[in-house]
Amino acid sequence: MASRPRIAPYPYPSGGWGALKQVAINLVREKVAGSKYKALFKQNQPDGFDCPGCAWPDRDHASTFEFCENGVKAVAAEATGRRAGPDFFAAHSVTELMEQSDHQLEQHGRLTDPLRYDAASDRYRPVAWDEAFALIARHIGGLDDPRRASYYTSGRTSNEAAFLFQLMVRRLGSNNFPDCSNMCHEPTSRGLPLTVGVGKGTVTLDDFEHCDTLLLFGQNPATNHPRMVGELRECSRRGATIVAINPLRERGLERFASPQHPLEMLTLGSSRIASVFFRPRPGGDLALIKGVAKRVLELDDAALAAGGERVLDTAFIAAHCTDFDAFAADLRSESWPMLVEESGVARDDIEELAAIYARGRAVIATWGMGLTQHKNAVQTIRLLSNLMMMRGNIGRRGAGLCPVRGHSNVQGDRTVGIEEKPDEAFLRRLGEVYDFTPPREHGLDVVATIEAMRRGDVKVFVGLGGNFAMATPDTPRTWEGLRACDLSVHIATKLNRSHLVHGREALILPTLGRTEIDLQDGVAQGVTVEDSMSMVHLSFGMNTPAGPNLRSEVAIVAGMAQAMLGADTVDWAGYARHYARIRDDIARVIDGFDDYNRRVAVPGGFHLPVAARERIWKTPSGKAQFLVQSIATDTPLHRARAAHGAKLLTLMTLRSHDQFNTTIYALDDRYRGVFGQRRGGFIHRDDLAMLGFAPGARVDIHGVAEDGIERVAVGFVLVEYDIPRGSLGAYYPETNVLVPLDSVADGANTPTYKSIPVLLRLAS
Ligand SMILES: Nc1nc2c(c(=O)[nH]1)N[C@H]1C(S)=C(S)[C@@H](COP(=O)(O)OP(=O)(O)OC[C@H]3O[C@@H](n4cnc5c(=O)[nH]c(N)nc54)[C@H](O)[C@@H]3O)O[C@H]1N2
Ligand SMILES: Nc1nc2c(c(=O)[nH]1)N[C@H]1C(S)=C(S)[C@@H](COP(=O)(O)OP(=O)(O)OC[C@H]3O[C@@H](n4cnc5c(=O)[nH]c(N)nc54)[C@H](O)[C@@H]3O)O[C@H]1N2
Ligand SMILES: [Mo]
Repeated sequence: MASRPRIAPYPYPSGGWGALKQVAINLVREKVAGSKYKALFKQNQPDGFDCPGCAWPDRDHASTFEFCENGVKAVAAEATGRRAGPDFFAAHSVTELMEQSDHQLEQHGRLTDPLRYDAASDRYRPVAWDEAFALIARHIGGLDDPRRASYYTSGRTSNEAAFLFQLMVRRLGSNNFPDCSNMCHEPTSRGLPLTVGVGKGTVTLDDFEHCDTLLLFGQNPATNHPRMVGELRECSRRGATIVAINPLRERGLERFASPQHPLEMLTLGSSRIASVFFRPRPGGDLALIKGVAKRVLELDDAALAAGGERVLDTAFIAAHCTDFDAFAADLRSESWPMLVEESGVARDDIEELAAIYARGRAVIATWGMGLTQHKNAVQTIRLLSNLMMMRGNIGRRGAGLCPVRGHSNVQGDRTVGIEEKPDEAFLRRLGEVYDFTPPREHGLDVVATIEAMRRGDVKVFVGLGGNFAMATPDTPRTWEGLRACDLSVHIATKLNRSHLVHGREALILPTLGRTEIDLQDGVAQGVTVEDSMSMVHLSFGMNTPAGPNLRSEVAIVAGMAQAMLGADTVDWAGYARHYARIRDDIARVIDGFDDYNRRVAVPGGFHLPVAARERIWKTPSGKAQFLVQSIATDTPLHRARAAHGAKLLTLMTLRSHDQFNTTIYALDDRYRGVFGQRRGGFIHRDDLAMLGFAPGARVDIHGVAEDGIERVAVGFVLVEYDIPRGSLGAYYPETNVLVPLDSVADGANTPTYKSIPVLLRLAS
């Protein structure tokens, strides 16, 4: 039941009874069978499954059920009683289904049988698994160059399936591994290796118990990582200072009522989460962090002059870092007016943030998409790690870097080889263990894959999960690329748009979800995943599979590999029968997985070594590296502002509370007070007045790009909102049409989803 479109500020804390009510609503809406309820309580338990929701770690995997509304939604969506079987596809042509919204497509339920597109009837029709594999083998075998196929991975895929996937593709001769992280934390993975030597976070949950200051950059955890808010609650109650750096004053970060704490629920109490908000303009974090770093130097100068305690951790800098002098000289020469202008934060506020940072004895910096989806994202993340290095806040208890990953196994997939730019050491080991020569040439990421499809250089697309057609930028151009393919293959749990925007031939291969029992030869198999803090653990499904003809992702990848590689020396069938064998071989190829099967069987699993945490720096210099980051003031965004003045708005695309990426569960965004609609544009009251629009006006959003291509998202209702002037907030994926394919983060190729220059016009 959709609520009627309305705007009503949400007066309650996040979590709390509001969240419990939503759980009940979701279970009913999804028609989850009674027997499957129990699965919800096995989420993140020692003998249960890893929550398919997000990558936030769990306390010991052994605590009482960690309640999470959005985890429940993710599980309920998979445990749904609805089915999209062959009858459904016989009744609806692809053209008809294209008329439905993403929300409607999601509602049809779980896929049950392999399907092949039949052009004559414009319908998907059942196909036998072997025939499907043979079709893939024919297409890929017929390519004149193995690099003409591209293989996408979405981050729910287990380590085991991802490892087999990359092995199959490399044995075919390609490194074309676009994956969801290209659109997500790629700037983290590319940025950090040059400063701290590893592209991952350096903290564990234990550090949250010992920090006194938390800086949360560009994240909305009450919606996207609800279990993180429980952790923040504990920090706050201990007296830690929690600072949110976000253009929006996210309601869910202000107060939180913990469903884990009956007293708080019964007394309608709540805990304060963020103590202070700093609100840069979208993309302003680089300048803001630079201002903070500059101020830290000034504070240190003052302390030095007064003979007080130094603000810089000089011992750490001397022993562990290089190039501090050049870094400091650049900070000193930076102009305050420019930093204020570029960040959108007043100098007093920058100084206050610096003072909070400098007071902290153990500081954790966390970040999400608010930092990564900009042109300067790689620079911003490098600078943030340098700011932390200034006070030795890396590799010390209670302190460190905490990129908060999205998909529940996106970090693990990269660890086991889903990487279009693999390093030589990994390829050498893979080649030795499997006795072949893996291709050396770097492969295609997401944006490069789309460009290659458009040029006709990629003719086959294989998606291991995800919704490539909707998650990617520049929707019409991406669709042209997908439609120009000879074959598209999707391994999926549920119907989505990507299955409908297909190649000349197309397959949908239905797979088991992580919550489902995976029997191979009568033995239940577990899979492993790595969370955002590098803990690897085992996950066993609990629910009866959604249909008898589903296969596991591992079995599907192994089936494809066998069909394509024939009498290969790799025992694909053996791998698919015993996932423990895959883990044994992952351990032979990748460092840190020794004794994988035994160590992962322990409740809670094991921690993969992160060198920077031990203050071992795997950088080119062997030291933690300070780097000068200059602030560009002549980017396409700046030029658009110069051309259009105050009318130019910077669009940031957001997730609502009722969606998981491209999966739309319902139409509300409770904590932001938005109900029953998704085509809303959040805008400052003064911008409304300046542009001459009344709240509630219907507008079209026009992209302003230098390639001259007209990009329009039509029919958005303007919502007066507490958002910085000059900014516009609107939901993803409806706004992906506005993101030019070539508008990406320098050095990471991540689409600039959070800083798109746009203009508003009354709806046509
Ligand atoms: N329920 C639910 N959970 C999810 C997901 C989901 O869709 N639904 N998605 C999963 C995935 S894949 C990911 S990556 C994560 C995403 O989780 P988040 O990283 O929280 O992602 P977003 O919601 O896209 O945006 C985060 C915040 O960035 C702020 N922001 C925008 N621009 C800027 C900026 O320039 N600077 C700063 N400082 N802040 C900015 C926005 O106001 C917003 O609060 O969540 C994961 N978990
Ligand atoms: N404008 C804009 N665009 C964005 C973002 C943004 O903030 N703004 N965020 C970006 C980010 S951070 C990300 S991570 C990407 C997400 O991009 P994707 O990972 O490609 O998208 P999802 O919506 O998570 O994929 C959902 C689909 O995965 C399938 N699925 C679900 N569970 C399973 C499973 O267990 N196995 C398999 N095989 N399939 C399964 C289902 O069919 C479902 O429809 O989007 C990016 N796009
Ligand atoms: Mo993500």
